[in-house]
Amino acid sequence: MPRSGPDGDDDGKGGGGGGGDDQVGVATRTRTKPKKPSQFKVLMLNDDYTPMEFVVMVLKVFFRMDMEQATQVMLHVHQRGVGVCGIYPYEIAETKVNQVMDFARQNQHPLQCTLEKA
Ligand code: TYC
Repeated sequence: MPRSGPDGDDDGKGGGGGGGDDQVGVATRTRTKPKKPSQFKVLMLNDDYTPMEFVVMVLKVFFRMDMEQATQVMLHVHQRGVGVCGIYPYEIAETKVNQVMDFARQNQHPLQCTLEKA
């Protein structure tokens, strides 16, 4: 390649974008308000058939609750129809729902679990 000047471009002035205020559209500031990943509630639904002990086990295994907390949440769902198992970023919440639904299905219980934006 032929070169015409010390900086390799043709004007001999020092290359584009080096010195002047002629640069356009180059964003240099960072966001002042970074977006938090949105959070999702994992909800458990009541039904007439899933045994209470099974629901308590699910809450302990998949939502890392102790016996007391798991029993409280299970009873809340049993009495009110729905309850929150936990709040997570979307992908984690979705994984929990799938794990719970698969585990319930494997054990032939109709337990239902869903997501809702927090
Ligand atoms: N209602 C069920 C029963 O009486 C118990 C139950 C509680 C089922 C919570 C589902 O999410 C649930 N055996």
